[in-house]
Amino acid sequence: MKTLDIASAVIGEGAKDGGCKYGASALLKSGMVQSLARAGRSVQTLAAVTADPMSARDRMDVVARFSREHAETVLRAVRGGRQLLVLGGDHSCAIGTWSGAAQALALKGRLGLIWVDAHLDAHTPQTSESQAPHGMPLAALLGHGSAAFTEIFGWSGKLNPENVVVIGVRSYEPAERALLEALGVRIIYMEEVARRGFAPCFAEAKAAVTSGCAAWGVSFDVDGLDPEEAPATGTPVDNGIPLDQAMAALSLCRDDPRFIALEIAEYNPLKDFGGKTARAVHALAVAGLGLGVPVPAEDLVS
Ligand SMILES: [Mn+2]
Repeated sequence: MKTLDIASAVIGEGAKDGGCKYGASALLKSGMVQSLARAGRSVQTLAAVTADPMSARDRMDVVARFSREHAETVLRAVRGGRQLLVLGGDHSCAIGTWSGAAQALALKGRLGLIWVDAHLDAHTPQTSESQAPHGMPLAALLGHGSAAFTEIFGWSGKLNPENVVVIGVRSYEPAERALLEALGVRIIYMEEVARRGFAPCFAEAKAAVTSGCAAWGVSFDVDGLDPEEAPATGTPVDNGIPLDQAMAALSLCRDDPRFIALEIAEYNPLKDFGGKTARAVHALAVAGLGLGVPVPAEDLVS
C-alpha cells in the first residue's frame, strides 16, 4: 500500500465567501491524520500551499499563481509514487490538483476524473456572471477559459472529455451545460442519482474514467452532499447525495492501484457549528482511502 500524502490547498479567494480558505487546517486540526491512521493508512502531511492575494494583480491572478505552486506539489507526490488526499480550499484548487496529476502522468497515459458536485464548475470568464474562479475549474482542465488556468506546465487539455464524468448536478447555468455537452462530457444529474442511487452512478462513472487511462481520481465538492448532512459548504443546494451512499460509492476507490488522488473541496469551517460537516468529510476520506470496513460518520471525532 502506498504512503498517503495530505496536501493542504489553502485558498478561498476563488469564491465570493472566502471561508473555505480555512478548510484544510480545520480538517487537520479535527484529526484527519488520526482518522486515516486508524483506517490503516500511513500518512504524511505536506507543507501547505497558501494563496497570497498581496502578491497578485486580481482574483484570477491569485488563483493562477496558487494553481502553479499547488500543481508542483501534486506533481512531486504523484511522481514519487504516493497517493494523495487534497484538502481544499474552494474548488478552484482543482485546477492545480489535476494539472499536477496530469503532468505526472504525461508520458504514461491519460488521467480520468469523477467530479462530484451540485454545480458544473464549467464557466469561462466569457460566460461567468460572478467571475468567481471556483465556478471555472472543470472548464479549465478541459482546456477552456483563461490561459493562466489552462496552460499550466505549458500545455492545455489536462482532461479528455470522454474520461470525465460529473455526478450530483442540480444547479448550473445554461452556458456551462452547453460547453460540457458540446465536448461530450457525461453529466449525471441529481434526478438520475435519486432514481438509481449514487453508488451505481459512481460505478458507471468509474468504468468510464478508467477506460484507457493510466490513472484516475475523484474531485469531491462537499456541496454535492445533501446540506442536511453537510451544511458547512460554500454554496449549499438542497436535495443532494446522501452521505451513506457517498461513502459506499467512494469505497470503490479502494484497492485500485490506479486511483491516485481524492480531493475534497468547499468545506467551510466558519459555518460548521458542532463539527457535523467535518465528520462527514472525515467519513468521505476514510471511505475512499482507508482500509478495512468503512467507519460510520458518527464514530469519527472532530
Ligand atoms: Mn465545485
